[in-house]
Amino acid sequence: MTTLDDDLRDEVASTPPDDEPDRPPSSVRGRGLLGLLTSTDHKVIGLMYIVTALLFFLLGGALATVVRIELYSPGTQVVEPGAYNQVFTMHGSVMIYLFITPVAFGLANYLVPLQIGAKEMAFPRLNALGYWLFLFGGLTMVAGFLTADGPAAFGWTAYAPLSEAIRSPAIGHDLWLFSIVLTGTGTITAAVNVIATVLAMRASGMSMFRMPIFSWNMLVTSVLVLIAFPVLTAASVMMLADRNLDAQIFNAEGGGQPILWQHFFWFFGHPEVYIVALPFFGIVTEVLAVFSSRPVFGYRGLVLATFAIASLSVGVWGHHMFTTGDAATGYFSGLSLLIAVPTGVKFFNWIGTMWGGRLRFPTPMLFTIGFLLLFVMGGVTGVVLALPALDFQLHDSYFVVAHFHYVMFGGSAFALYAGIYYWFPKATGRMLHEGWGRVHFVMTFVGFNTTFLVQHVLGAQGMPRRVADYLPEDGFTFLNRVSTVGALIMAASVFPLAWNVWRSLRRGEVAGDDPWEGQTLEWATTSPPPPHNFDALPPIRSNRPVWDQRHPTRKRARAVEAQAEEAAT
Ligand code: HEM
Ligand SMILES: [Cu+2]
Repeated sequence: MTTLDDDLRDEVASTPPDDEPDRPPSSVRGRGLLGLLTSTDHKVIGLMYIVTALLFFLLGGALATVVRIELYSPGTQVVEPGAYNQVFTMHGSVMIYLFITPVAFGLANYLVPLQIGAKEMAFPRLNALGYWLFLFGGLTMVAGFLTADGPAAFGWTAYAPLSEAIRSPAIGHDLWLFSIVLTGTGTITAAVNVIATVLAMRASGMSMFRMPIFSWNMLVTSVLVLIAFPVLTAASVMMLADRNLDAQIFNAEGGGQPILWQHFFWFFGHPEVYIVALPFFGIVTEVLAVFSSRPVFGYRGLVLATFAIASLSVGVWGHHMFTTGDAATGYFSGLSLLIAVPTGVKFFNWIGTMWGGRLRFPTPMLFTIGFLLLFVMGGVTGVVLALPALDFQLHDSYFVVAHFHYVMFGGSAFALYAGIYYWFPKATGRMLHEGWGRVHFVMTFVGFNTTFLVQHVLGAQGMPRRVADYLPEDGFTFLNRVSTVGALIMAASVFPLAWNVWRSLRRGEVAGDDPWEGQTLEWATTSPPPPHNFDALPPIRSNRPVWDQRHPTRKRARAVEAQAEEAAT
C-alpha cells in the first residue's frame, strides 16, 4: 500500500540526484537567505523558531548570570537596584515569552506534520506569519535595552498598579506590552495551525488514537493557548490604553481595579504553566518508549490524563493570589491539589513504559531521567504552595523561585534537551556526539541542583524574591554563594552543547533514517526529510507504525487482529 499521489510521484522522480553523496540531503541547504525569509516549509519555519528561541535562551541565561553574580555577596556587585529590576524582569520575560513557549511551537511545526504523515501544516503562510510575529515581537521587547531608561522592570507579571505609567514611566514598559501583543498573536496563529493540521491533515490510517503522544499533547496545548493567550493579549492592550490613553481600567484613582490585572494575568499564567509543560511531557513519553524498546504504557490513559490536566489548569489561577484576599482559598487550593492526580497517572505511565523494557541510556534518555527526577521535585513543592497556610509563609520568597525553576528548567528545559538530542539526527542527518552529550548532561544536572536546591532553604528562611541585596546579618550569604557557583556551572554547560552542535553538523556520524529504532512516522522518512516529507508511508495500524514495520511478525499478528476486530463489528 502506498499513499503517494501522482503529482508527488512526478516531483520525486524529477528531483536531481544529490551532488555531494557524502552529505545528507537537506531541505534547508542551498536556498539562500531569500529562501529562508520567504519559506513556508513547516520544517524550515520550525527550525527557525527553534534556533531563534535558543538564541533568546542564551540572552535569558546571560541575564540570569548577572542576577546570580549580583547576589553573590551582600552589597552592590555589578548592578544597581534599578538595573537589577530590569535584569530579572527581562530574564523571566525572555525565558517565558521568547524561549520556552515558542520553542515548543518550533518543535510542533517541525514534528507534527511528520508524525501524522502530512505533507505540510494546514496553513503554511499563516505559519510563516506566526514566526515573524514572534521574531519581531521578541526584538521589540529586547529593544528596551536600547532606550534611554532601559527595558521593563515590573517583573514578568507586570502587576498593576506598578505597571501604570505613573510608577513605571519608562518607554521600555510600553515596548514590553507591545511585545506581548505581537508574540501572543503569533502564538495564537501557531496554535490555530496545529489544531487544524492535527484535525484535517492526518494520513489515512492515522486515527486520533494512533497519533504519537507528542502530537496529542501539542493539540491539547494549542487549545489551552486559544483559551489563555487572548486574555493576556487583551489585558496588555488594556494596560497600554491605561498608560497611553488614560483609560483607567486598572487604575484605582480613576475607578479602575488594579486586582483585575492579576485575575487576567493568572487566568493566562496558570494555563501557561501547562502550555510550557505538556509539549515536553510529550517528548519524554516518546523518548522513554523508544529507549525502553516498549510501546507507550497506558496510551489512552496518558491522553485522558492530558485532557484532565488541561481542563483543571484553567480553573486554578487563584492559587497565585491567595495572599491578595481576592481568591477563594478553599476552592483554588482543592482544585490545584486535584491536578496532582492526572500528573501522577502520567508518572505511573512513564514508569510502566520503562518497566521490563530493554533500557538504553544515550543522551536523550539521560535528560529524560533528569526530567523525571527534577519535575517530581517541582511538583511536590507545587503541592506545598497550593496549601494556603504554607503559601502565606512562602509567597514571594526564594522557595517560589526554586519551585518554578524545578518545573520549568528541571522539567521543561531538560525535556527540551532530550528532544534536541533525540531529533537532531532527523533534522540534520547527523548524530550529536555522545561523549559531549554526557558532559553537557552532567554539568547541567549538577549546576542546576547546586543553583536551585538551596533556594528552597533560603526561601523557608525568609529571603524574599526580586531583591537586589540582603544584609550580612541575614545569614543568607553562604547559600547564595552556593547558588551562584551552580549558576556559573550551568552557564558553562552551554559550551559543550554549542561545540557538540558545531562539530556534529560538520563531521558528526551520518544518522540514516532511523538511528534510534524509533516508533513513530518521522522515522519512516529520510534524515532530513525531503520537502514533501514522505516518498511513501508505511501502513498505519497502531500508534507505532515504524516499530510495526521493523517487526513484521508482530505486524502480521496485528493485521490479523485488526481484521478480526473489523469482522466482529
Ligand atoms: C539558566 C539558568 C537559570 C538561572 C541561573 C536562573 C536564575 C534566576 C534568578 C536568580 C531569578 C530571580 C529571582 C527573583 O529575584 O525573583 C530568576 C527569575 C525567574 N526565572 Fe530564572 N533562571 C534560569 C533559567 C530559567 C528558565 C529556563 C526559566 C523559564 C523557562 C526561568 C524563568 C524565570 C522566571 C519566570 C523568573 C521570575 C522573574 C520575575 O520575578 O519577574 N528561569 N531566575
Ligand atoms: Cu499556577
